[in-house]
Amino acid sequence: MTLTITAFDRSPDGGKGLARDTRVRWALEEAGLPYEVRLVTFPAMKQPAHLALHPFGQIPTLEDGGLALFETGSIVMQIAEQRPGTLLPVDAAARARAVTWMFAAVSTVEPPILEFTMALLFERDKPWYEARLPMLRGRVSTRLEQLSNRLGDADWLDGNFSAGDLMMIHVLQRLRSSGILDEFPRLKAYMARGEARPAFQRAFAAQLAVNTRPQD
Ligand code: GTB
Repeated sequence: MTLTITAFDRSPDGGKGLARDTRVRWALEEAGLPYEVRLVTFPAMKQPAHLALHPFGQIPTLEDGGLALFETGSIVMQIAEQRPGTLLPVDAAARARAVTWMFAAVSTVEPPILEFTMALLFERDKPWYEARLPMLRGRVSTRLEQLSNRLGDADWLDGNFSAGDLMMIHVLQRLRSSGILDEFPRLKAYMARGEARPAFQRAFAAQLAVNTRPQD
């Protein structure tokens, strides 16, 4: 059965890999599953055909036969389940801990990062920007410190590399241009380990090719 994902026809980041199809591509590469990509424009994402796949008019989605999924956490789980032992451990307790890290990535670490990076991008001209930024930066810093403390000198968050690390590393990548990661060398090294994985390299190259292709 062909797996098909959706991605931006052209990501606003020009191929930095920050759009969330990159984490899905990475999971597919880790699992060794071939996939196809349907590129969608911003207007097309808001049309009924795409809204039937994604109620919020976003990317990415995953179609697998009759199954259509949105939300990267759920999509990465679905991919992981097709190749037990690659992205999620076979041992039930270890699997549950890896899934916990997936949830931690999207529900505890990603929200303050989004608030902070969105302010950096879109609120610089607002009257509240100067007053609000230290608070947003502080919330991110708190999470990064906690994450760094838990990681310690380990390579990955819980034993072997898992979907929890994949989700966490992709969430952290959004902070790269802010400079805040310089204060957390263990997290920078953790990200570098993830990014050195051949599966990440293939996923990154695939999204880069889409986002740097000549204009039609
Ligand atoms: N919780 C959902 C998930 O994890 O799947 C969030 C999905 C989501 O936010 N999708 C974004 C989207 O479709 C793309 S990834 N946005 C269009 C819209 O809402 O109209 C977010 C993103 C977009 C662009 C950059 N960038 O250019 O740097 C980075 C991240």
